[in-house]
This record gives sequence, structure tokens and C-alpha cells, in this order.
Amino acid sequence: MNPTKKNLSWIACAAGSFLVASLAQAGNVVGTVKYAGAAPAPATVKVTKDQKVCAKDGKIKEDLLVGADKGLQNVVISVQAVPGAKPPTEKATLDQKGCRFNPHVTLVGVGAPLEILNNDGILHNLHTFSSANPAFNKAQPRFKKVMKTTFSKPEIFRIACDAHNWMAGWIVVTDSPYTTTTGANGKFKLEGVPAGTYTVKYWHEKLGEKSQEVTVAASGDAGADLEYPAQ
Ligand SMILES: [Cu+2]
Repeated sequence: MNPTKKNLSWIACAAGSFLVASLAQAGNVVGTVKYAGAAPAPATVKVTKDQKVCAKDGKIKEDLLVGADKGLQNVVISVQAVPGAKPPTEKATLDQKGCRFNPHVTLVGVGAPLEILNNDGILHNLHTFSSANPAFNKAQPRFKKVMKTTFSKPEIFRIACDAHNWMAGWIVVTDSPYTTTTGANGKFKLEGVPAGTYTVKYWHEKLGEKSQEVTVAASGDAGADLEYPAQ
């Protein structure tokens, strides 16, 4: 074998082993977020306009959703300052469906595209209450089925619809690919977090922000359960 070829194959082989080693040294952050008190009954939302479209299904206030076994829904979980981590780049979608923001909390990476849909056949008007990112207030008439936007700074902000005052939601612009929200049972799982010790941040629209440290081993699950005191 000539020396050049030999060197190349050694480099390729070394790079391969490094990749395998670094992939193997990552674990998952898993947990359940709970609400300590008795689950409050969600308030019903009064639909006062565009009844045909908006009142098709019953609506509840979504600012404190407690499911089975006290699981708290729509908590944003984010592992902070993971070395080498880049913001998620996938397209996010926010649907204004039946005059409700779906999902209630939308995650999007810094600089990643957000598509805002309107298939309701009526006028919606998206109003953002951001401060790090420029706020906007844009009509989305029934014929404009998609609006596209991006955000350049990490921030969590409220969104509303000026046409339907009960519509309420949140947009989470994140620079951490290790960001997710809890499901109806309060559970979450973040996979492939490189081994290390990190701060995990929890945010809930009504119950506020909390954090705790988590140490992720080279494989397996690191637990990050949390309980918010009842209000
Ligand atoms: Cu609307």
C-alpha cells in the first residue's frame, strides 16, 4: 500500500471510532412534572363570535391543565448550555384550528421557520407579545392559509388573536435542541443528551420558572422530576 493511502485509511478509521464513542456517551433526561394540589376543574371558554366555526367543539381555558396522577401539561423543559448544541432547525407549525391555538405552546428554534396556518375559513389576527424579538400584529384573512416567520432571539412570549379574545397561546423560541413540553400526563423525555452536568429549566405559563441540576451519564436515563406547589 502506498503511504498516502495508508494514512487516509487510518484517518477514516480514527474518525469513525471517535463518532461511535461520542454517540455512545449520551443519555436521556426523563421525568414527570406534577401539580401538588387537587386538580382544578378547567374553566369553560365563552365563544362570542363566529359561532359556526369556533363553537363546533367545547373550549376550556388551557392555562393550567392537570391530568391523571397530577401530571402537569404544557410545561416547557429545556437543558441549558450543552457544549456544541445548536438550535433546532426543523420547521414548526402553529395551527389556528376551530379558533384555538394548536398546539397551545409552540416550540421553534432560533432562526427556524414557523408556519402559522389558518384553515378555519374566517379571519384570524395573530398578535405576539414579544420583547427580545420584534412584536407583530397581523391579520390573516380566510384566503391566506399560511403565514411564515422566524425569530432571532430565544424568548417565551404570549400570543393572542385580536379577532377572538379567548384565543390564548405561547411561542417558545429556543436555542437548545434539548427542549420539549410535557404531555397530558406531565411526562417528558429528551434523548441523546451528551454526558455531563447541566441546569434543566422548567417553565409554566401560570406557575412560573424553576430549575434544577441534572447529571447525565454516558448512557441510560437521568431523572428530572419536578413538582410545582399548588396555588
Ligand atoms: Cu382568531
